[in-house]
Amino acid sequence: MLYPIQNDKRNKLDLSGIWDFQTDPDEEGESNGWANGLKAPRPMAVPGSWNEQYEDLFGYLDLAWYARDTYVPSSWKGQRVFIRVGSANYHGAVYFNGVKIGEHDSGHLPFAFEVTGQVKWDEENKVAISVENVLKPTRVPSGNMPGGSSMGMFASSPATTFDFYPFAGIHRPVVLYTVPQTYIEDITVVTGINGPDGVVKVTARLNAPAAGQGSATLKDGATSIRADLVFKAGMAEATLVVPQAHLWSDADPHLYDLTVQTEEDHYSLKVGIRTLAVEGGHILLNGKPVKLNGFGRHEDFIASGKGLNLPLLVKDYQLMHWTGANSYRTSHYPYSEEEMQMADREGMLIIDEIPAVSLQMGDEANIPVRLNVCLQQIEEMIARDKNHPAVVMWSVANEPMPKNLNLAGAAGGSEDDPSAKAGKAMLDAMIAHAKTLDATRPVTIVTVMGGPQSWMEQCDVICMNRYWGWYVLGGQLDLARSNLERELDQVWSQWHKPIIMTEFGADTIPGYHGQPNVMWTEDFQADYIRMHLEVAAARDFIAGMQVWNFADFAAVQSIARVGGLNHKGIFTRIRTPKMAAHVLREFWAKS
Ligand code: BDP
Repeated sequence: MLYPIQNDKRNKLDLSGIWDFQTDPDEEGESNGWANGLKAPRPMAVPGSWNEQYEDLFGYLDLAWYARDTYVPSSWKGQRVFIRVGSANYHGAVYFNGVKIGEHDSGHLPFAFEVTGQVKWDEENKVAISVENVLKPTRVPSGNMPGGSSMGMFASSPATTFDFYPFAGIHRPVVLYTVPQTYIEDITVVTGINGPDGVVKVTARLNAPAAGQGSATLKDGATSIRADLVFKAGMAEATLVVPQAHLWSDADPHLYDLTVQTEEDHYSLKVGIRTLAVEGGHILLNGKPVKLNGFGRHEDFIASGKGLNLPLLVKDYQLMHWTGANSYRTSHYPYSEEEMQMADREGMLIIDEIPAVSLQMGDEANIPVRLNVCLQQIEEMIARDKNHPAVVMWSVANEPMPKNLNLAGAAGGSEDDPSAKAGKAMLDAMIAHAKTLDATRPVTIVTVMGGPQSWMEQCDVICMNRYWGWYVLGGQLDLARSNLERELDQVWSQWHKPIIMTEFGADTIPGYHGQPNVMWTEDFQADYIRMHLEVAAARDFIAGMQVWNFADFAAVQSIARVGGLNHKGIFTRIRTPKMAAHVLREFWAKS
């Protein structure tokens, strides 16, 4: 799943813009020929969620159609033409000149279909994409669970199992792109270090089991290193040794340009030379311990919803740098490819997560079908993101849920419950799958407070979401601190693996203050964050602290989500800092 690029062998036409749009609640579009044009369209931006572009679409998650016309340049004749959707949430079906050419399940991941045979030259071509985001127990993430929501007092509308608004639509660019007849279908880059030298192993795969000659060239300014690629049955491998390599790190994100060339095709991508390892309580980047300090985030903004928003991306990076953060998790789904490129360039250490948020292990009947979806999501995410130096860990689940949580004591819920056993089997299978696909990065699941500790067993790094002082012992920061310390020390002594606190946070209404500092005030959030960072600073095995959340974000409507927002942001939804931002700067920006 190489990112489409423009060069002299390949072409790319971005279809982003204002498309025609029409809801199809009765699912009549397919039989009524909507693939050839919508009957009563209104304008809709692509990329973008539809929910915040029109008031009447806010709660709409059922089927809807997007359509537009496009020329395909006749200079493309003789090449293979594909249509690619960066993300359609949740189910997308693509029609080209009235013909259904493919469909894809699961949002947040790209899919592409060949349309060479359907292209009309010298006239407009009709592109239509139908999308729906109906919440179902068989989907990942799930909704409309049998027996009601698992969200307890937070349950409301729409009936998600998760705490963010289920935005629907085409969230990332739709592009037409071309490749030569025999083309480079995949490239895998694995980097290593040997003394002062960098070692870059390049594996290339063609779309056909062809033989032939090619090359891999790594460039850095005026310096270039080249190796031959000899294709047999469509596969070739080369190892490039880079003397005195300029390594990639969060502090110095140096990138090389790699070009893979065959007789017919060539493809270029950025490469960062770096190694990753886990040793005792440390994550090692290029052999040295590194701490992952930053945030859990969301793709979320006014009007664009979960749609790619490039000015916002640049601004968010500026704000994260300002706090001194060097890391974040793509909670709770893979973010855009453009964002992963930004992370490479800006030196952000990314925990890359599939959309498996709140897997309900109590609903055992649906575990097998959901496991298959998760395995597909793991494959698609790793295929898409494996060459990004910024991606330092795979997360295959956020807060998988047993039937019951043991919130009072934390540090481990019941292991006897059937949902604990079924959950462990599912999670172990997911971790194992990720490890077979990529042996070079640690794999983790992000654990819920009060869940079974055995679920951590196969994780290379322990990731813990904990809400001492908020959901448990709310407002009692002294007691919260002692419980947090006890729990962290217990988990460390049990596993002897690095621990990252992947979530801790407090809802905070901007402008609320309190003396004494009570929950929901900016003062409380600042003290709460300070307490957590102090606890972490005293423990060498804490390999990272990621505050929940970078910014306030849209949630489902419930009595716990004032104004429809989760207010745990360090920044508001429009990116103004709350007091706690300055606490982060104090701890992180000084070094
Ligand atoms: C955690 C979830 C996250 C929520 C957060 C919260 O992982 O998605 O938004 O809690 O309650 O349980 O704010």
